[in-house]
Amino acid sequence: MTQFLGKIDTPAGLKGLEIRELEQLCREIREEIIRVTSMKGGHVASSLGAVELAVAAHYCLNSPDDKIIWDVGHQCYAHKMLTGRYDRFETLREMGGISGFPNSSESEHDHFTSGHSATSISTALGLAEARDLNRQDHKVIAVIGDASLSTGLAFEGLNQAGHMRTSMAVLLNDNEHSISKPVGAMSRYLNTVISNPLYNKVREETEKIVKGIPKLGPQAHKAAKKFQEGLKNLLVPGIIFEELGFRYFGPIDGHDLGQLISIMSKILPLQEPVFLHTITRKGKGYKFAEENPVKFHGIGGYDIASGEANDGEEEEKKSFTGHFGRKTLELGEKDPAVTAITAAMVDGTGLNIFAERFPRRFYDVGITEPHAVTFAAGLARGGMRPIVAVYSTFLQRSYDQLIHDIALQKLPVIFCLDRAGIAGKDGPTHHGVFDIVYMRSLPEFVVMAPKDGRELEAMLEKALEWEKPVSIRYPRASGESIVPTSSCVPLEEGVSERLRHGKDASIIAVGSMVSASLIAADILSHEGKEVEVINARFIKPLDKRMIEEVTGKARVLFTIEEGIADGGFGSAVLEFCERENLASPRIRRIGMPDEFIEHGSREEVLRKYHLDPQGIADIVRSEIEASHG
Ligand SMILES: Cc1ncc(C[n+]2csc(CCOP(=O)(O)OP(=O)(O)O)c2C)c(N)n1
Repeated sequence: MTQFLGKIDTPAGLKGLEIRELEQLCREIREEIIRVTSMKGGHVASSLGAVELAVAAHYCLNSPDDKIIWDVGHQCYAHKMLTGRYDRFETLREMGGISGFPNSSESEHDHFTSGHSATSISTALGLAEARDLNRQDHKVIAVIGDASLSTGLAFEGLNQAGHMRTSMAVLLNDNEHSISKPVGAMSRYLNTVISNPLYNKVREETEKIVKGIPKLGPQAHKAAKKFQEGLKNLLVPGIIFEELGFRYFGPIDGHDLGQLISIMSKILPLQEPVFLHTITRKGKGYKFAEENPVKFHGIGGYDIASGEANDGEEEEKKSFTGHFGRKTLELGEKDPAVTAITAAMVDGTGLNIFAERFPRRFYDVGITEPHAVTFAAGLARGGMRPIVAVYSTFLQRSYDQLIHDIALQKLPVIFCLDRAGIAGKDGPTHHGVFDIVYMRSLPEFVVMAPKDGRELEAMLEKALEWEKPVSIRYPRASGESIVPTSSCVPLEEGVSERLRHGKDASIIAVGSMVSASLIAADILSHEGKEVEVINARFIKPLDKRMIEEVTGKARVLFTIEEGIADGGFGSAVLEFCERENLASPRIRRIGMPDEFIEHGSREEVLRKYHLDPQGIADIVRSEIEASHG
């Protein structure tokens, strides 16, 4: 039974509460986060760490008039509960339920739909500028984590905000963690700020100076100046932010509600960019998450009492990711030129074992996907063989780098796109449904998709033999095979693989859709319909001979891919038929529609879009029947 949580429908409900009541509210929010995420999974550690920040921000501001922009958005569970979604919080990340990230279509308090890192400062600045141009009067605040602050995009936002001196606030939620260990010079810098022996003195001084800031009015500027001078005298922590044009405050304890509220209520009204540095603990309030914030960063359900995750290690080993990690390690053993790069996803990509074995040839470059690509370009030009492991959705950021720094230079960099296809409960910001479209537009690239973990390993091995840019996409799924090794043919560039013969229709399936198509063909076979199934293997170059052969049979041809259909593999087949003047049969492209795909488990979403075996069988059956009719 909650004392406060159930009674707060809007942030206005916080205003009358005293500090100790707000502290009780924080405890209730934490309990609810733990209760619901233990069933539904989610971003536990980050959200637990940001509870007081959310309560203090909503206490000091008037949302939705004032705008809080949550960076990445994975820490926003408390915000959701405080903005009218407590009663639906149990549906977190369920298909049809509330999203695990801020979502503008879900609430007027979510001013920006997010999921990718480091968009908050630029967005907040844009909102603040729009406010000023429209002569409005409200506050805008970006809440950003220490790892996200290290990205180029965040720097670019700071750079412009400090230059324009627009009134806005950046609230740094410094928990000294990315998903794994934070990396980079910015992280080291923040660390020195916190560990500076003057920290306590500075904290006291901060409070003293902030107390001197009147609520609003002309005095504010003078007080802030005094503050700046005061701090400078103390070997200013956060001098970097001061030099960029922000008023830096802190570091302060991000779990001390009284202090947070006292400082925020004073500095948020300042008519210039302010930067409040708070120190928080990732996983705060749940022992297992505090002890192991990496595991509890994103977790798919767990036992509250023991902290045991529901997803077993065994499943991880069988996954495409597991195959990738082991094979990359093996390639690293054989070839000292092999280097591996990740942008802050050491465990998620399976590169942790490579990192342990070859620390000197492993690079976690932080949340810097565009940099990761160009850094790999440099390594490749210097004679190394970089393998860049990245989630499909995050590589979207690097399109120009792929064109200009890899393809144009013809550099032999291997891109391994994990989470390609439906990423599941994280939803539209995380589904990897665009990569077939954007990768196949790149000259010089070989673009592949394996049907299972074994084929992924073969593709990696071949990619290292070819001296050219390569990309390989695979889903967040089991890499177990339903095809016996004896029925597979060795991998050859630009050549597909026929896995099943059939006279009634043909399917050319891409990667993850091969198994589903084979099962669909089984279903149809029981109904007396025989369907040919071809594993495309290559999205680029296309297996032209195979397409000519299949289209020559003049029957229904299906292309099936786990990605946006328009502009994808099926489009490539159509374009080929048009270019070669092939008398094309009925070609049906099966894939995702031209819209953003909501959250839900991968299985549910695939079923919804007819990309599961039954759905494929249904489409193929009705086309075969129509073609006979
Ligand atoms: C562009 C991009 N790359 C990678 C990720 C995956 N990711 C989600 S949260 C996170 C770490 C964020 O760390 P920080 O900003 O410090 O927040 P914390 O989780 O520590 O609260 C990463 C790498 C992402 N969301 N966006």
